[in-house]
Amino acid sequence: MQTAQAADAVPMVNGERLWSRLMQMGAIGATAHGGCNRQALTELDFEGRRLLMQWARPLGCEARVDGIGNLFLHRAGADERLPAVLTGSHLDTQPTGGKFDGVYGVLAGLEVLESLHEQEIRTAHPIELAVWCNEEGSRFPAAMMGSAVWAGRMSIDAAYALKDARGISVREALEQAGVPFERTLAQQPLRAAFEVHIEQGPILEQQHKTIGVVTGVQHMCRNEVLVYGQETHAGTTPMAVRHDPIRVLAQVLPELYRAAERVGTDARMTVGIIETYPGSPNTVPGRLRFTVDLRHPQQQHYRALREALERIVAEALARSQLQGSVRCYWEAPGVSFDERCVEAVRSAADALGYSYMKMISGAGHDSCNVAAIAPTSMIFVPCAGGLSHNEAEQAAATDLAAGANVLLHAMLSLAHTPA
Ligand code: HGY
Ligand code: MN
Ligand code: MN
Repeated sequence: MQTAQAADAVPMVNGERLWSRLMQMGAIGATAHGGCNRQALTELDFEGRRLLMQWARPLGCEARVDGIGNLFLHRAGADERLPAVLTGSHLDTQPTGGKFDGVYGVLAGLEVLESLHEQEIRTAHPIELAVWCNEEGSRFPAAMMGSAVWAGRMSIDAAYALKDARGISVREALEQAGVPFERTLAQQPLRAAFEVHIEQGPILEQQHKTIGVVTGVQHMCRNEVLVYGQETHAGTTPMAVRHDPIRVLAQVLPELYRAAERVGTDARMTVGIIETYPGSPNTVPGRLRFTVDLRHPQQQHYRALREALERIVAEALARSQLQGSVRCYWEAPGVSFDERCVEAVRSAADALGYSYMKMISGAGHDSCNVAAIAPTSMIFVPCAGGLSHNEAEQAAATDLAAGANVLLHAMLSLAHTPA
């Protein structure tokens, strides 16, 4: 077995194998319009993990699953006393997700393990691949859940208690899958961590760049707005005497869009869920629930968006003389990635001859949590039209291979010499 320095040829990943595996993984939970619905801790999610293990088994890695369902594959280094260099992402998808969001980062990480194995390269530091549990937070309502618990940013009890729309808790779903209960998670020592991901936005494609050298992630939060009215008959109740929560929604929505416009083009405001109770076409709703996802790269503008939401809802409730509330139920503060890791990505892209640009991430990623524990950075590749969280999500095989090669070399630059 050679050390990384001794390997003459520049180690590269196998782009065809990566593409083929992305398509095979995409078949698990395939939707009618070419996307993927493989939500966290469903049987499909576990089927995807089994397929990953089938590919990984011949590589001689040690596999373990922690108490919140994170899966780790460990490739021994020449010196097992050294902290590992980790990569990873997620296999769970949105309900109308694509084949690449998250999955690409996991399978590119598998390419790193397999390329080192095939090219008989033994790094000084161990190499780890992580499959983080419930990154999307669509089935269980906390995004980047598994990495947040691993990083100590979310209590395992709070994560265990999260329930899906059918009332099944994370703990019950893990129990059903035979994942043992753990009070606290053992955090393996890490020297550095990298994650490769499709950009999920239009910038790289517009700028004709192959690689995004990601320097950080914007501030983001999810809010739940509740408005209480009174159920009454749709036909007999005059408009003037109703206690109709939709009147509040009708005032709040245009105000929210105006507030986002006032903050500027970097503001992100998304109303993703709107529910009424009892949800009957001929009953004035007694209760309205909607979610508001807010994001901005600059803290003062992010705070302005949050304050605007509170003010706009309070004013609309007062005008309608109805009761209600705004609750921030999930937040991920903005992150600046480690300069040495960012430079490792930049110099790998440069050495490999790929066009690149520095950028921040609009989407949240598990690396936001990993960065709280270890020096971290990310690598982006373009996706068609910047489309993601959409069944039509697409990326070019050549770009995906390029991102995986940058991942391989960025990891090698920190893994082959003992720290
Ligand atoms: O919402 C996000 O940014 C990520 O896809 N979980
Ligand atoms: Mn993702
Ligand atoms: Mn996503």
